[in-house]
Amino acid sequence: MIKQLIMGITVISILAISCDSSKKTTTEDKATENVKAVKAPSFNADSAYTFVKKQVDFGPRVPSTRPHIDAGDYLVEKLKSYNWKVTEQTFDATSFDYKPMALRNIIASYNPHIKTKRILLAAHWDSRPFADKDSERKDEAILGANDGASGVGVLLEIARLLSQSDSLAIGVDIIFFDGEDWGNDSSNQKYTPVRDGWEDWWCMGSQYWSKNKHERRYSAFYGILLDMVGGKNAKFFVEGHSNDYAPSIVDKVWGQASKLGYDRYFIRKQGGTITDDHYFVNEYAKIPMIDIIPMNPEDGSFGEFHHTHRDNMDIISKETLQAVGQTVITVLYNEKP
Ligand code: AHN
Ligand code: ZN
Repeated sequence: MIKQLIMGITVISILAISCDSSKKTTTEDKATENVKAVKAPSFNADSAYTFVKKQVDFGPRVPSTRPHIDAGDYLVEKLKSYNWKVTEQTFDATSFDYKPMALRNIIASYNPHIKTKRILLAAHWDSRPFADKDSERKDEAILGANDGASGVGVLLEIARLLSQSDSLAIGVDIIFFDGEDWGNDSSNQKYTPVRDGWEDWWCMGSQYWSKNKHERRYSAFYGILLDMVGGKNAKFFVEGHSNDYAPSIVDKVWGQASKLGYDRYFIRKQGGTITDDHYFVNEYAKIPMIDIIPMNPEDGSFGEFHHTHRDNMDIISKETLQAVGQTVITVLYNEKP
């Protein structure tokens, strides 16, 4: 009985396969075969936008505050609901201005059993505890819709899409780094460093993870960091460390963006060099990682929203989320096992 059932299923599968191959005669199929481009699932910018808003609705995600704890719990639950294997890494740190930071890196793995080829995607999920570039309410925490929540929103959407598909034969890890944005702004005298022997007040989560990976022998083929990837009319120039540590990944990502018609966002010209989470992943974890981060090549700024209260949902653009999300997921789907 079981044998017959298996035989039946085999016959049906063979029929299905031969049916499928007999369809591959249209010119469209031939064209896609020639460039060997794999079509990725469609990135849903409405869904990504909802994930960004959900984080912002908790309030500023400042370490050691209630909204931070609740937003972290939400991110863990969401990733688990997509059947990703979630590992949390909690640790304590002290900020440059002597505040205790209870930090939590959130690490999620897709196809955790695949050790041969893994790709690392990351964004920071905390938001800045002050608005030092604003002219008002400078000492109040910002919502960080773009600076923080946008990258996380794009990656949650990618996690959702991968959970609906089993066709990817590579491993993917998503890390939401904590404590990225409590660095001091040297342009503001009030926040000059007061502790000796420390310079890098930024990127505490990525510094910690890069020196204490969630699996002792963990490595990835390469990494892609998303930072402030939701702003209207964002322009992603090639960031300096990305070009130094991982030029082939820059080519891959900017090349894919161009194929998808997103040259308006991904500008293949050198921009500024930024100390961001990818720097520590490159330097300490020795994983080549690029940063997709907007910049204004004229003045080297990230945009007028940056570290002000204007960094709220009003500046988030679904078009930008779409360009970044579709590019990254297409890169994943074109990766050979
Ligand atoms: C500095 O400005 C030193 N680093 C930028 C990293 C950053 C801040 N990303 C988001 N907010
Ligand atoms: Zn910031």
